[in-house]
Amino acid sequence: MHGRTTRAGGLKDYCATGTGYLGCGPPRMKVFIDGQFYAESDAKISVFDHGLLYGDGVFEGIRAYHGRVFKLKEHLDRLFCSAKALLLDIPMTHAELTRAVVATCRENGVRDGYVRLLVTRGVGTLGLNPKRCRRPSVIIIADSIQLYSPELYDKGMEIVTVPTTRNLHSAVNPAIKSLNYLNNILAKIEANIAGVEEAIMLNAEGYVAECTGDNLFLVKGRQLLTPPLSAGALYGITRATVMDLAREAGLTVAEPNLTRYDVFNADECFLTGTAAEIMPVVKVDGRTIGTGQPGPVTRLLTERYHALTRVTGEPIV
Ligand code: PXG
Repeated sequence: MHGRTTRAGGLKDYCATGTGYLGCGPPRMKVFIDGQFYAESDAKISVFDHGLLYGDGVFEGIRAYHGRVFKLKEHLDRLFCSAKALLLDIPMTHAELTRAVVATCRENGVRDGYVRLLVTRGVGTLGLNPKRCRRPSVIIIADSIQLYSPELYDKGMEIVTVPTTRNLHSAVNPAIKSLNYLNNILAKIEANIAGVEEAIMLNAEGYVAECTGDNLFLVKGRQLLTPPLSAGALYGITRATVMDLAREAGLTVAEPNLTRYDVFNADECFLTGTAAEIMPVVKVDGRTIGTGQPGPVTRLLTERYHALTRVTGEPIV
């Protein structure tokens, strides 16, 4: 309930009390659920939805910049891939979802913001068998997000490696962006305990996979390195975008298996994610990376990334 300054009216009209909305008229946010918009206070799903009972469902986190939804096609493509892996039939087409995401931004006056799109398995019984679930539900929320302070982007972040390893491909495949984020949440809790905001997750073999909600990149000379998807990295949309931008900037891009040694000895390190965007990393497990300041390649790619957000995306009309 914080920081809702992007919608018309701002915080003063928006009296969240923690127990409901009192005295200030209806809340402004409208949430899309299965084809209809609901006021925030009425945007509810059943306690029998397997999305809640078992984390059975998929999601995407998408950003809008300058009145356009950035990389919407790519996010929807990944949503359908995640759903396919879970044998979850999304009850809307790609084109319908595109229209619904744009409409949700429009309804909420979001031009720069964050969209959370979820597809839950739907209402079922208390047994885990999804066969008993009637119909998946589609939920779209358009709001704002700020994961980290602007100072952190200027100074760079300190991170650590945590004990919780990334899920095995043979268990819950880390390529599936499912509603069950406990693997990542455990790692985030371990980061919190260590007093930092993000953490490197290794895979079961000890290679670097990614961070709790971001992909990891290293710069070594004119090379940009990032763990392969086979190491347990999510097929990050920002990851793919940054790799394209790096190639355009004349860097070599490679996806080798990486160890903590490679991270410690890189010239630069940064994280990528839709919500985090590009975050420089200056210290890992007590080792200073490069000069201990955000490096020139990180800065260049950040500039080019923000430039791209200004000229591409699905218009919010
Ligand atoms: N890895 C993981 C495990 C993620 O969840 C990314 C990489 C980056 O992917 P994109 O496509 O966004 O470049 C993600 C996505 C959060 C939060 O609160 C972060 C994500 C998703 C939901 C919440 O930090 N990151």
